[in-house]
Amino acid sequence: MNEKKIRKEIKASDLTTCEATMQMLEKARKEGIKLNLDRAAEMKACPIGVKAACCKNCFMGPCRLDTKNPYSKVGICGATIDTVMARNFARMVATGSAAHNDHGMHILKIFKQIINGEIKDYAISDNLKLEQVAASIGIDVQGRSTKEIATDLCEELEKTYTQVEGEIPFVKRAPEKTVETWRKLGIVPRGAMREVMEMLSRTHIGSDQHYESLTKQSSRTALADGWGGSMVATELSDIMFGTPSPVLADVNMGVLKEDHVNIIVHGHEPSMFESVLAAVNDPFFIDAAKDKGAEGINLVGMCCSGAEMMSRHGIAHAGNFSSTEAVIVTGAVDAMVVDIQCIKQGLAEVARCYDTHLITTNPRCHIEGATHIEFDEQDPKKCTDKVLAKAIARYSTRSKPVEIPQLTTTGVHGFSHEYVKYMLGGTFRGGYTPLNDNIINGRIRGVAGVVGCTNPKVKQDYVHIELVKDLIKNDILVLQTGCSQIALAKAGLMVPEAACMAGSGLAEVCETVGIPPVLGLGSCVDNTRILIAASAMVKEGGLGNSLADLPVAGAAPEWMSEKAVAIGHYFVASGIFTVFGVGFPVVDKTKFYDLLFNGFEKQGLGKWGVAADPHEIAKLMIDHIDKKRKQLGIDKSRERILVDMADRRGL
Ligand code: BF8
Repeated sequence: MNEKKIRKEIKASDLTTCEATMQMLEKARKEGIKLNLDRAAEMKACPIGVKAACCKNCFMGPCRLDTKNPYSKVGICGATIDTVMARNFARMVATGSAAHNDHGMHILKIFKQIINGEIKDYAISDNLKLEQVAASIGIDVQGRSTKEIATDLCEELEKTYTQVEGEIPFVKRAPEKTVETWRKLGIVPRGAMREVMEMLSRTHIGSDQHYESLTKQSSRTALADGWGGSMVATELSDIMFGTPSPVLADVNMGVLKEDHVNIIVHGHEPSMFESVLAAVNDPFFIDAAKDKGAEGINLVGMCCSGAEMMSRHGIAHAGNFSSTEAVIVTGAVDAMVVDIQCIKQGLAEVARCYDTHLITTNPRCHIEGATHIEFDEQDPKKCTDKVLAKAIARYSTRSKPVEIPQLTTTGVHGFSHEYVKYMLGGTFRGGYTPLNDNIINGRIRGVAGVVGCTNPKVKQDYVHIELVKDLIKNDILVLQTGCSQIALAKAGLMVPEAACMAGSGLAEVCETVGIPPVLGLGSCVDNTRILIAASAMVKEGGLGNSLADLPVAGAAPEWMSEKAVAIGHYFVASGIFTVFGVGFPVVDKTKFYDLLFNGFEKQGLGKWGVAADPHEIAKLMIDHIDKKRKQLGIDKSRERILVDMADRRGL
């Protein structure tokens, strides 16, 4: 099929439910620019690769096994379909875990440099959280100075990455029974460097060739992410840059301002965003922008660094992963500053077409065609001064017409674990008792984490939104992070008024507490807030002894990244039923499939699920939650309620 025909046949509205992205996609088509959504429509995925049945771990192959008849063939080395799939899965987990751990290790380095005085632009801003985190892993905090506690915490958390033997520090925060299961199965993580290295070593040709053994190491490597690198990143980011509490923020491309210098920060590093935020508030640059005829400087976020800044400071957010190219088509973006992860190379070409400065800042992420201005936390202005100068200069020489979709939605964001605890019980009696009580009495049926990416294989945002609507209608409180949170924010579900879409029990709780039925927790690394919240629910009592006992479930309905696989697997290994939309890189009716989708649960862990349709995903999650309620003896017979037209109109 030629390109013109594809463009004619596929309507923009079939590729995205985000109207702003749709509008920009149509504009780009008219102007002859190809965006990610169109590239995806033209790309036919390899039918063997999509099922992870292709092995290219050595150069005897690549060996392509038979997805229809999986045991009919083995690789040249003799590797079976289960070995091939388990190795491919393992490498995805290892890469995702490495990405989060590398990010977390960098955050730890910043923390260390603040303590020893090498970094002056940031400080420890949340002493209470510092003490709480330190105390949670057994560090004495009584009567000690901030520096003493921080130094001990830093030293202890280094083990998260470098420790060769022994359990990583944050394992202490998981419920005892969960840790007992991990110990029995031999999957308590050592340092992440050790786990990721061993994972890659085991997947080399002729090494580990048993799918169960490989997957055991996948579990350990994933847990080294969730209870390791990601958790360190979240906790130390809060300690340094502030623990989020509810804040109003606008989302969608309408947050761009035609008469302002627009700077977008996109990526995952909070330090870079914090420094750009300081720079845009510098009177020197505000005056410089005004000298060039602008009303001011407008900073907005995208993807996960955007989600973090929205949660911490109420900074506006322009959109999620599938919208990062489309936003440049507005012609209004004077500079897009990026750091690491989920930065599409395609941005460079779109930025070139619209005279936008695409600026890479991290030594780990260079892009051909982008301008690289390295960001150094010890001297952030060296980078941010240049970024601001470029953006202001571009404003004054804008050569392309500006067209900004006038769409924004306001929502409440910034629900950290600490705030949830406070909002449920107040300052003196903060705790999870009210949540557990409402789960036990059935007003709240259960809790779901709906997280992760957007993937152009499916209509952008659609699966997230439909799934979450189904869940809240069935009295399930939804926790969100990452690009999923942005999808729901655009759909208007992050406000207390959205309780009208919830079932009567959940609506009553939301109205009493004054919260939305969908709580945004931040970026992808902040999924660890869900682990901590779930652990608090167990420790509060009444809902079982381990994370696997809870009436909770997770989903990444439009996932695409290896980080999503690592996250999904740390939830599964922690005891949580986790459903992926889009599809799953595994061949049905194989031993490896059975291990992922059934076997883990029998070992006392969670399990994987997969379904493409949002209502089917909701059904799987609700059925699981009901099963757990029954096992806990708190079940009442209740029907699954479907969202109907009246509900949609109500929203
Ligand atoms: O870490 S949700 S597309 S931006 S991988 Fe990426 Fe997926 Fe978005 Fe953040 Ni997470």
